[in-house]
Amino acid sequence: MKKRIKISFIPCILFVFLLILTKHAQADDHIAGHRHLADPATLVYNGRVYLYASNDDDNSDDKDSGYRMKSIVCISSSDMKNWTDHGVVFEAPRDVTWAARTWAPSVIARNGKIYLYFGNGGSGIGVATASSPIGPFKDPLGKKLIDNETPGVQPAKNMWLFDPMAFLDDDGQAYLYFGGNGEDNMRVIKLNEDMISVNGRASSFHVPAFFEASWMHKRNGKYYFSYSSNPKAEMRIDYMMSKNPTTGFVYKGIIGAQPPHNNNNNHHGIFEFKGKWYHAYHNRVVAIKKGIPPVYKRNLAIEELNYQPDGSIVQITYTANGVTQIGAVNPYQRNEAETLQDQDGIMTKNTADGGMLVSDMKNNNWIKIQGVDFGKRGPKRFSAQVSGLSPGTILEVRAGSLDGKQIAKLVSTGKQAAGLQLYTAKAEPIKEKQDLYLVVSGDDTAKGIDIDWWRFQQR
Ligand code: FUB
Repeated sequence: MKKRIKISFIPCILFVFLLILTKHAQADDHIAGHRHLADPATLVYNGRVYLYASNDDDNSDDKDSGYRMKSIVCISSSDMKNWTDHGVVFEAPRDVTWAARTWAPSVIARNGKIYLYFGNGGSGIGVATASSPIGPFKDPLGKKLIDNETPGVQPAKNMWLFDPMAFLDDDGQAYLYFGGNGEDNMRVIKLNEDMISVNGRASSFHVPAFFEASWMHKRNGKYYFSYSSNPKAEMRIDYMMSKNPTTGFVYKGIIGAQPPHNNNNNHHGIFEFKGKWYHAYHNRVVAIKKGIPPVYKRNLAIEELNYQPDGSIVQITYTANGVTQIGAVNPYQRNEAETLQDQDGIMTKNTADGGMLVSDMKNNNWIKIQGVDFGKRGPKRFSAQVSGLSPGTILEVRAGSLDGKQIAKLVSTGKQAAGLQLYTAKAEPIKEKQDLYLVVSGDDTAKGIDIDWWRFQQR
């Protein structure tokens, strides 16, 4: 005989709600969630992928802030899960006196240099150069690269002159795609080999429901032009394909619908990294969770991208945690604290030597490092370069979860000098691959602590 199980409706709803929250607490639908970032551009360089973003922390929390972004932030990863915060790498007018805004970058490497293109709002495109992907980027021209006088840009109806996309073809010819706000407002122009001057006239092809956010990538000899469709077409990411980088494009469909938790402008970057393809984009989930007006406070997110055998793109199903880690973190080398998968309550700031650290961690704040491989022997000691640890405040290292096994703890003797100091402590046995949490616990009134880096010593 079957027993009748009575399920109460309210606990059920609560359970589903908690499940959703838990899912979102470990998400690819917000990477570098301690910052508000948008409009990702991608660069794969020397075994890492770099994302460059409009810095929405330049916008205020006000619902009428407007897009005031005047700096570009860079983050990078070697494993697609733990992202390193490199901070602001380009800023107006500090690095570019003629511009007031630095929107929606595009970044490309050539001849040992890195080139960063950006929109001065919607009124022209500039270029900056650096010798390293993390900058500092400087303005080589002292003026716009593309403006309304650039041959072929005009005539255009209400064109937004922004959202550059630099693309280097296999034959060595580079192109810049740009424009917005109209099906005939996309432009493409050849870049010279110096990457800071253009060659000839801009041309155009018709892009159905074109709004903004041009992207170009090439795969198996086929060119993919992708873009954000207009509000009437729900600001999806759509794409067209051709055998030629500037002509012959045919509309192919949707790469990604309007992302959940976004409900506004959409912007993306597509890249291949260590044998897989990815789609970086922005949504507004972090601001929504914080309860602040989300329009001008976007955050980065990522999904894997798949292709059919005929080269068409499989439409993305958005997930909260859909990207798989590549490899593992080595705990026996110096690991920068600003390389993390998730966090609560942290900020990052520049150090005097040009590096970065995690700053102002208060009671219950934490960072998570995903997939740390302790191997078969495990560690014997844990060390970290920390400042601000006061008696009564502990920096705990936990494995598996926030309340998982405590494998080390750093405490203040009260005798440490001010500033960053090396702390070291015994580590409990732990083996194989684990997620690691660095958690501050102790006194609510204590001032925040900074962590520069951490490492274990092998047993
Ligand atoms: O971030 C400002 C603008 O919003 C970008 O230029 C557009 O692509 C849209 O994402």
